[in-house]
Amino acid sequence: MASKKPLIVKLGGSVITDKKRPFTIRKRELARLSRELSGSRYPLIVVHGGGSFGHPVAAKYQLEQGYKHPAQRIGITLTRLAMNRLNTAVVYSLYSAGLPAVSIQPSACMTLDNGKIKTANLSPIKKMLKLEMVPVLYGDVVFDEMRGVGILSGDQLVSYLARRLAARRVIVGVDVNGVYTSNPKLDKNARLLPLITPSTWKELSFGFDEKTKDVTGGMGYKIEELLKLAKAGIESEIVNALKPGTIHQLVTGKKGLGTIIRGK
Ligand code: IP8
Repeated sequence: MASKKPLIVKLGGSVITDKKRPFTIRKRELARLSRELSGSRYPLIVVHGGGSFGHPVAAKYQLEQGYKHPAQRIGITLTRLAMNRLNTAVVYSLYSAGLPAVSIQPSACMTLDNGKIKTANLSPIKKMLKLEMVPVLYGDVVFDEMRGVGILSGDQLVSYLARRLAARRVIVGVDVNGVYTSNPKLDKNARLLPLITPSTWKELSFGFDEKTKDVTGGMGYKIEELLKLAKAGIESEIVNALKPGTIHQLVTGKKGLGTIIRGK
């Protein structure tokens, strides 16, 4: 193993689930990604999104708006159950590829305040890393000091963990080749950006008020979180995890396959 600093890999919900079909895992993609991750040269932390498990349930009960009425309580239960199901499948798939993966439930060790992580007990994760195990976390419905409840996105989680655990790098796997000048699914003139820094982002961010059904926002939100990390000196890269081999290349030390986000 090359360095003790962990590499944090986020598997986007649109990569590991079929967002058009409720509660549907893309089993072959998940198995392939698990095999690619199992070749990592570095200690790993895996974080995954909600995809067609967490998002539709959280949206139905409007959990992103905070706790407003008692009928939402069953929605909290159902969102947690949906995320548990997806997380178990991810952990099982990583295990099947030979990785010593163990689930960490964010809502059991973290709290939010107005949507932002306020407290987090990271000691179990640190202990797991010492044993060279692979902690697996996920976007979750988390209790919030001000709003009662909120949705913690995998993207906020990745950015927070990377800072607190001094990650070597962050990889965010999505279903497009990186960040484009506009939405590549809607605009064929969209251009892929190899690098984003705080100053280049100032000129681009106006084009990112995209429409998304996700309760946690889309690419614009992701970039905002990763820029916070860039300012703290940790580089990240957004890549197409659906392209076979990409994640394997990144976990073995390659860079520059998608959009790199860094401080300068
Ligand atoms: O897909 C959201 O996580 P994300 C998780 O990383 C839930 O934004 C519960 C909707």
